[in-house]
Amino acid sequence: MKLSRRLFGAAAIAFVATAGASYAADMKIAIVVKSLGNGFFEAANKGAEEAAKELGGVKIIYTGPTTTTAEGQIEVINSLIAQGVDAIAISANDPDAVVPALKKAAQRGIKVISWDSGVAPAGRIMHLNPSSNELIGKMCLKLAADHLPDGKGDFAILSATTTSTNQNIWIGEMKKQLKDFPGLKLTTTVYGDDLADKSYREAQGIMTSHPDVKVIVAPTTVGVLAASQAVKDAGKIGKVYVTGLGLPSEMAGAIKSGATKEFAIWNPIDLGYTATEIAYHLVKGDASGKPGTEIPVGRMGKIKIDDKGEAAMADPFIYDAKNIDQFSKIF
Ligand code: RAM
Repeated sequence: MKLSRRLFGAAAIAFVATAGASYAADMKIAIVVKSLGNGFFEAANKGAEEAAKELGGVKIIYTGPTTTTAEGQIEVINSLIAQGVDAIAISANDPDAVVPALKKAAQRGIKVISWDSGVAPAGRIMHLNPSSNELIGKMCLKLAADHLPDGKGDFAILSATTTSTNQNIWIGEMKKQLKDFPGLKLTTTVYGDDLADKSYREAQGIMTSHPDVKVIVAPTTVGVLAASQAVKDAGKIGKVYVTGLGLPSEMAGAIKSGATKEFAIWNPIDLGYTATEIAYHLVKGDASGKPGTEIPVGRMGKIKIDDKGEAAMADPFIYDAKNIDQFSKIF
């Protein structure tokens, strides 16, 4: 009796101590993604967890809606406000629609940043781009030209949602820089909403409605994978190519089947890692995130914020038959 009471007492003290420790010490950083179930964001979450472990006393709340909508993200943001998180790092489905909810978060003292797909300046302290947007647009055009004889022919764009900040900026860059690729003709732009089945159907639609299209450029990891599958299933390998931004782990089959010769991406693990480091320093208060300032970002060194309140990471990297096996093991 005595022993069991003593044991119970010890357990109760241990419980209080753990509960107290996690309440007092853990900084809660929410990583809000466009939607759950996207391998790109899962890789970014690996980086977020890595940063949290290195920093110590940080808990990552990886969350997002089940489909790629701003409404779904607003619900998620409201629930994070109710939970009292310390920071929100969001990849937005719409630059403007999430702003009122994020402003509410900021009023409650939550540090808000965007990464990958940006939020309008009124809704965030700063935005982290994976790379230079201009360079990403140029890279997509170069990849399209590389798949065409003499760089000449028709291509179509298969994007994510119509409101997706990052894809819309990259498509804008592609259109701006088309003059530097005189052999390329853009036939149509369609939207697969970063859903595998819709992207697949939109890729099929391009092949039936635009038989002259020789390359589908998808600046989305979901779209590029679905389109390469659609081309394969239609028996069009060698006639229609797919390229754009993809994950090596998801695109290895497309490289092997010949649906894709090459595609590009930056390191999503480093992106999630860096976003987490930024959020941490903003919460700690040893960085402001203001234009012109710098923020230390662990093993990635430091990043500098430009006059628009944005920072950019490294150049995208090209994957093909020579390096796909090596990288498909990483992300
Ligand atoms: C998808 C998402 C993400 C984008 C990548 C390239 O996973 O749309 O926002 O950065 O593709």
